[in-house]
Amino acid sequence: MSKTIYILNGPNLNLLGKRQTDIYGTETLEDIVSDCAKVGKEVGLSVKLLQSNHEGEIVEMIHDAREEAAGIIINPAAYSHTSVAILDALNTFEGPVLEVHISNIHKREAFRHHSFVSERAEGVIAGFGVNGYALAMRHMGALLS
Ligand code: CA2
Repeated sequence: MSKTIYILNGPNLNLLGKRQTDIYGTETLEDIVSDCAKVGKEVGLSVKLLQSNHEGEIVEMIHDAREEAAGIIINPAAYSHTSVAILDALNTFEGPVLEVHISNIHKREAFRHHSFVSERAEGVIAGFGVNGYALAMRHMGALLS
């Protein structure tokens, strides 16, 4: 059976493709699942994409990943810049963690330049649009091979 990668998404990312398309593009979370599943097929990984607008729910998704996932790709959205709870949860996960941001957070407001999650992530992708998720999947394949 193929290993599962959890692709976790934080607040407001359920609106992807529907609002602020100038910043975040026109692709939706459904498009991201199919892009990542396609790469997953090539590298022998399956994907489970989850999204929540609630910090505690994301912490619980990470706890579930401890039992079910070989790796985590996470876009914590605004919680990147505020959440020690998500960082602490990721520190309990034993596999690789890759952080994705659709926009280039370093080109935006100063408060977006720091991410608590980056301290735990093996790698960070920012500014590649939603392609960043598929790129992270490919790298996850390399890390777990
Ligand atoms: O660039 C990213 O992926 C971010 O993680 C997105 C977050 C933002 O707070 C981070 O600084 C950078 C915001 C996600 C909001 O997503 C929306 C998507 C469509 C419409 C409205 C919001």
